[in-house]
Amino acid sequence: MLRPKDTATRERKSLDGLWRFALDPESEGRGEKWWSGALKGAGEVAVPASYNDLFADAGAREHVGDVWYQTTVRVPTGWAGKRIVLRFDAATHRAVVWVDDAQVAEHEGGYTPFEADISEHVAAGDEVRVTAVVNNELSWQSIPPGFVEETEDGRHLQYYHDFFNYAGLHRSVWLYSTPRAYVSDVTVVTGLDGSRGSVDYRAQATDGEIRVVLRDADGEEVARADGASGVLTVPDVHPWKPGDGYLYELLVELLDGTDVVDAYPVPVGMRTVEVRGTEFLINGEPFYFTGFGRHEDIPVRGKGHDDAFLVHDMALMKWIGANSFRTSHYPYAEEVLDYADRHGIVVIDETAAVGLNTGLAGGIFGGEGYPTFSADTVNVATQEVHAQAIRELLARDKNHPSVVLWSIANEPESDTEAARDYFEPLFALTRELDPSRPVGFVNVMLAPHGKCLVSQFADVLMLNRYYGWYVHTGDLAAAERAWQSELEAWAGDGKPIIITEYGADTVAGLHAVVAQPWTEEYQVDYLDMNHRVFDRIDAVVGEHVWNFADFETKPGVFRVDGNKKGAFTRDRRPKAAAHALRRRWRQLAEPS
Ligand code: BDP
Repeated sequence: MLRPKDTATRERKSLDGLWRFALDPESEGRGEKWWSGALKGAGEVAVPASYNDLFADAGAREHVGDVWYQTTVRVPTGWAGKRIVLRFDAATHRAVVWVDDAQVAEHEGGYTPFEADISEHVAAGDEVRVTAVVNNELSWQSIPPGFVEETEDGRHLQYYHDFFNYAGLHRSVWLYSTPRAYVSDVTVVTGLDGSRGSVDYRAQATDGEIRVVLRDADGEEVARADGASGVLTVPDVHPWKPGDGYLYELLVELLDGTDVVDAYPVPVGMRTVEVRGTEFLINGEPFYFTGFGRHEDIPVRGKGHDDAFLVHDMALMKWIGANSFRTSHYPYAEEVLDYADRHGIVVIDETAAVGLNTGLAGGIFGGEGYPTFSADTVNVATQEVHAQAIRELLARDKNHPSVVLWSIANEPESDTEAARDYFEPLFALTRELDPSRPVGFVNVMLAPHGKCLVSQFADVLMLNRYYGWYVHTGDLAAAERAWQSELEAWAGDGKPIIITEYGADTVAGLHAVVAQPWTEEYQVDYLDMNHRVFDRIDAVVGEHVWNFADFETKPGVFRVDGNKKGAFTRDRRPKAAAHALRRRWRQLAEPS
């Protein structure tokens, strides 16, 4: 799905800012048609932002159900005769949208965009009312799953993932125009052969001829072709590589005779990705991932995208020597991937399939008596929602050079036949949609080597392990032995291994002479122990510490004001571990 852009033939208008807002605790809005007039009450909300922490109100923070957003927007007069589209970059977890009285869109899934052609409902120059009802409930048929518990005190949301269920309009909302005849999709796959690069492109459009022109970063034309698909070659290519986000631009033009009817540019990073034996190759060279599993999580804004934090977080990533991150545990804002493309940061791109595991309660061991896979819990209907989440992720992110690996789930149950049957077709689907990238999923400690029945489908093994934290707590010597022996077993599978999570909760400012769990000293020792193990095993091709920064969770006896495994605090101050990681990762990047 193409992002809204200002081009020679297209314009966009941001709807970000303050919208009218109402909680709907009694679920009255849909029946009473709250979209049909001005929203009652004087509530206002910021877009983009999670609504939960904006108000000094438990009702908003803990709300379960519908909330209503409304704004008015004037369609620019210059858009007469154009196709007019309303686009939401994300609505968590689902939404229905009206323009004035007409329902124009409905979307399931909180982290991928959706849009509606509203040309039939609006005219240039009109002022129109845009209303969205956004719902934050999770069910066994949502991705991620969860369930609503009806109690004497109201409805409570239960879920199996370890981050707060922030909700709302987390990303930008756009009104944009395209010509009536337009380019609707573009796919690029790049190749490298010595000093020659290639771009295999495919464009979709309404009727008309297609022309493509490839320009380098200085704007010099390096190749062109006619036709909706083809291969462009670039003799002296400047490849995209980690640390060097060199981008070409492919301008796709839709022609009517010699007239350019529509023009859409796609940034293109020329690189290849390949798994060979236990190596992960980018441009044919072994790549070692250093960095973090992250979250979209900041004070006040929750999961709302924020450009200032994007720039700051990426500056901290650079400072610490990280070359990569995983979009744990959902697709991130497209601004983040665009930034990664431009700066040569490597990304493992994950769906929102987190918590398909009733053996884990919010990241903490201990089941709650439900089977993960059954007719009444995660079932074929969930699998279809999951498949759709994969389709939407790949449709959105397929052209990003920064994305080198798909992660189709985080820590699902994977040691049962039901899990194997659930996942096998999802791996096949991902490969069919994108044969150009490896595919994996993130394995949980409850399904160790020899027990996991899903890893056989993965190109790369991604392991989350907490030796020295959840097991062998405080006993790093025992943890080191156990971890080494498990990792050696995985290495025997002959696939590359990325440690996608390892970490220890650490309260910033808590110190001890003899390192104890929760202290800054223990976090450093814990990471050192892990690194000794990784360095002894060749098949380990990456280390992503859990987590970049402390983040908000639901309350629980294992959580002190959220999850404290960050190398940085929630307000992005470094713990001692951040300095230790910086020393290691800079040394790995430039061995002296
Ligand atoms: C893993 C999860 C992650 C948790 C982490 C933890 O993948 O979401 O936050 O453990 O417990 O189970 O800190």
